Amino acid sequence: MGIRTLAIAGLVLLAVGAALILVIGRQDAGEAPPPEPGIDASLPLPTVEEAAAFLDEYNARYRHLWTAAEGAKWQANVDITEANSAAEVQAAQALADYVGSRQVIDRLVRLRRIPDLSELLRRQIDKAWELAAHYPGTAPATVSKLLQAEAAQSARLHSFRYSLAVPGREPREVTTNEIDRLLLESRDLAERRAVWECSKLVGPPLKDGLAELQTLRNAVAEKMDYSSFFALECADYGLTSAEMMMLMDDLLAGIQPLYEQLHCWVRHELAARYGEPVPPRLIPAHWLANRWGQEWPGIVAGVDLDGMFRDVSPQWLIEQGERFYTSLGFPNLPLTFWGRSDLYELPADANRSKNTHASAWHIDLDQDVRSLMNVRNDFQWFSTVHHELGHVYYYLSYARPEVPPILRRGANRGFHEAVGTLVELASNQVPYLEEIALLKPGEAPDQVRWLLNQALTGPVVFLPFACGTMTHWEHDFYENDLPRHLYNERWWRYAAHYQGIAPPAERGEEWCDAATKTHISDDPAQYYDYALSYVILHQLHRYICQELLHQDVHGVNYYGSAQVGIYLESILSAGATRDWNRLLFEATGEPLSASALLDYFEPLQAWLQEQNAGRAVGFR
Ligand code: X8Z
Ligand code: ZN
Repeated sequence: MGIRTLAIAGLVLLAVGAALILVIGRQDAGEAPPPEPGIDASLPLPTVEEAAAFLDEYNARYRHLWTAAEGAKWQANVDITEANSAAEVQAAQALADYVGSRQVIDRLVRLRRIPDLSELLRRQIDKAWELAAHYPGTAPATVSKLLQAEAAQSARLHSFRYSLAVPGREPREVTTNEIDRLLLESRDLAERRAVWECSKLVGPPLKDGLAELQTLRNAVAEKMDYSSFFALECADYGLTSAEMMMLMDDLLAGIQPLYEQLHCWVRHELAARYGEPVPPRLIPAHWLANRWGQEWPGIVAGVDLDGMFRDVSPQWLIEQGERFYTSLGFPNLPLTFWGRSDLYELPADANRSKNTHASAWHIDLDQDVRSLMNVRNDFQWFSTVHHELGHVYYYLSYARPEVPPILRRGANRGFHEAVGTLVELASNQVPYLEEIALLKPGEAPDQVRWLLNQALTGPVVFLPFACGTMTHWEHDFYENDLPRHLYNERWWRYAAHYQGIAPPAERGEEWCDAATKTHISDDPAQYYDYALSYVILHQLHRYICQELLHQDVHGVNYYGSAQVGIYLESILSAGATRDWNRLLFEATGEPLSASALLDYFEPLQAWLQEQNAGRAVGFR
């Protein structure tokens, strides 16, 4: 029996706002499941005491090995060298050897048959099982190859040097921060195209490695009876691949009417900006200020968000992020956070290279929390800082004796992504920005423009990328073994269909544009986490505004509210000890539902319709 059959219960289709799917966790207690193939059913069932004793030992060893592996991985991400990469593989192998060992798997198989386990014990066994499924000791050679392939791919990606060749200028090396800045600011389409194409140069060197990862990841997952690696990752939610895809498609359908209006408006705005004819359907990808078109900042006139940060330092951004959390009653960041994190851009003459994508780390599953960033004093980094600190405060909240190390994780991965983005949403509210004097009174643009900018830099633009292009591509890649001669074709087919964007020129299979997105290699088959995080955080936001603060969802100030802090802490401190469906229901009074998100942006629909009167809306 695969974990899927154990984790999944019934599906209930709910008509709450946009119809989303709620999965009710099955109460497994009370009945012993049928014996696994290969298990001697005549053996007596283990006792609850035996389960508890095993898990005590398991948690201690898991934590010890995790700490070594995460520490080595951190080192390999902040200083990319062959030696660090080799040490990373070695430590990851030691962790895999234990959590996926035959002894652990055999033990878990037996323990899972105990009928009357407490929720806490059962959840630990289920998580340990999922973890074993990532590194099954029944396929040691495959696991070993996978760990090596993953480290090698990360090193290739993060040590890549981007060479920018603008027509008529000397080629020069640029950082990813510079790429992003040029895409935000340049008004010269030839330069924009060169920058955009430069950002895709990293794809081809990653293509072979990606094909290898596809084979190895699927081999590992299939060994443990999952249909694919994609299905294995969906297990964190207790969903099958098909159920996850239904959830994604429901979300897409909910956002589509607003997205089409927004897309049409942007098509016209940008054509006017660049002095080009309005594209009949798809927006050229190099017109947008993000390498993947996953958010579209810098379009709304009169909203100079970067201007707010001109006079502050990058360090101030992080300190202000911390102040936001401490104002709610969360503790100061441990001093080691400041000492051990790697928060700023490297100087051009640095003698090391590092991963440039922001991340947060829980090195010892206790107080050793760190972040890897490249903070600059601009709006984008202000948001990212809040996002990363959300992970860090989640880590700190559940690092307590009541939460066993194996359950020191989010209620699901989407919850983990939701916390910081919720605080990001709160930090983008005008009353707060005025309170901390980033906005002077009277400086805030009108509400519609502010909301419009939030739609462009938040979920309305992001969901077609996350639920559409990324998740559908990764689904096909793992679940349907997408062949390598279709990688790029499929990527751009989905980008056109879901996002309504097109590359500046034909992109053949000599490119590998999906691989330019770090998550494709580093955080595989889980980009839907971010999509779900927006759904969850809007549910939390609406609850906080309506039930706790009694303020408008569009103009609220969380800053200094102990009540909001207590509310969030009650969710965060549970870690993964509770079923996420129930936790969400108890925290918000409703099941998973996109209605809060859609309601938040609803005021834009009429405004956009008015702006788009007489225009052809829709891009399919
Ligand atoms: O990767 C991230 C975070 C780290 S967990 C910076 N995000 C996604 C991305 O950059 O693609 C946050 C939003 C989406
Ligand atoms: Zn994150």
